[in-house]
Amino acid sequence: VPSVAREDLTDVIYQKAVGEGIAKITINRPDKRNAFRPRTVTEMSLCFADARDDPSIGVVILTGAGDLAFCSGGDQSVRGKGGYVGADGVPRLNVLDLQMQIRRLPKPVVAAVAGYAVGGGHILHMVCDLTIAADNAVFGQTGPKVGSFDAGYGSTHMARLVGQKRAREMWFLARLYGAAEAERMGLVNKVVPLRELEPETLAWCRQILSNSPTALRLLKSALNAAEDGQAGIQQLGGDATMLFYQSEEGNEGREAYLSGRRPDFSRFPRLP
Ligand code: 2NE
Repeated sequence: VPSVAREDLTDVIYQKAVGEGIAKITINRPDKRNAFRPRTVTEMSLCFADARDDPSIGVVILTGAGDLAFCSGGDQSVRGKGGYVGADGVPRLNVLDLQMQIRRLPKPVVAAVAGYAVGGGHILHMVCDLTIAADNAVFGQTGPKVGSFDAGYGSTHMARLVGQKRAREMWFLARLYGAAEAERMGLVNKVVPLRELEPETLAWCRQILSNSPTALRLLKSALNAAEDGQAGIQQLGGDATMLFYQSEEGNEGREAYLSGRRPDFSRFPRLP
């Protein structure tokens, strides 16, 4: 995918609250109800990568510009045969990679939803760890109406969130659901008046930030591992390796190798 530099962002606004530990990614195509084109997704991906790598960031907010929409999914005006077409003329479904990136990000991601979260935009909020919704939020899958679907997380993760019957209802009927109903269905953590969306989201982020980042990281990995098969275990396993590399026992092996001696693991307890 053609790369974009941070200073060249056009479709996304990226902000970091200095000293707060919070990064905010805002999809900024309000005239299109924040529909994404390939470039929008590339830009979001760049911002998520920065938030992941920045050790001062502990939580990421994903939201949409304006009050009318979080995101209305793939931009149908650039949909071609085989995917959504950007400046390079190549059809892509790069939002699927973005879903994986959000899922794998070892820091909590909070969706702040005002207005429509529909189609691929609904899936983006579902793959975030938490969702805070304004009372004007509207949720649903529109794909079957426009000849599209997401048979990945968009279907299977949804079923984990709302149950099989409701997931089939959401996809087969392509209805839209208000914020209160979405909360009852388990799609949303909390609904607040529109004017309280930002302060409420920040309050949740600050409470998250007061907790152990490593505990949160391992919890996210474990919750993913229960759903994501080998790929989920790989994430949880990677976190275990990261912790082991920080231990004396792990470092004894490396130091012994580098100094050409036999490792001595005898001082490390075999805990029950
Ligand atoms: C979102 C919704 C319900 C909003 O309705 P409303 O009445 O508030 O606004 P309106 O007038 O429909 O939209 C305002 C402008 O935004 C554009 C519209 O065409 C309109 O443009 P103008 O007439 O002002 O020029 N717009 C909105 N959504 C757009 C979109 N997704 N693509 C391109 N232009 C869009 C209503 O707008 C709506 O239903 N939108 C379509 C939702 C949709 O079907 N999304 C695609 C689902 S498929 C998908 O996302 C997907 C997937 O299934 C699998 C992989 C990847 C992506």
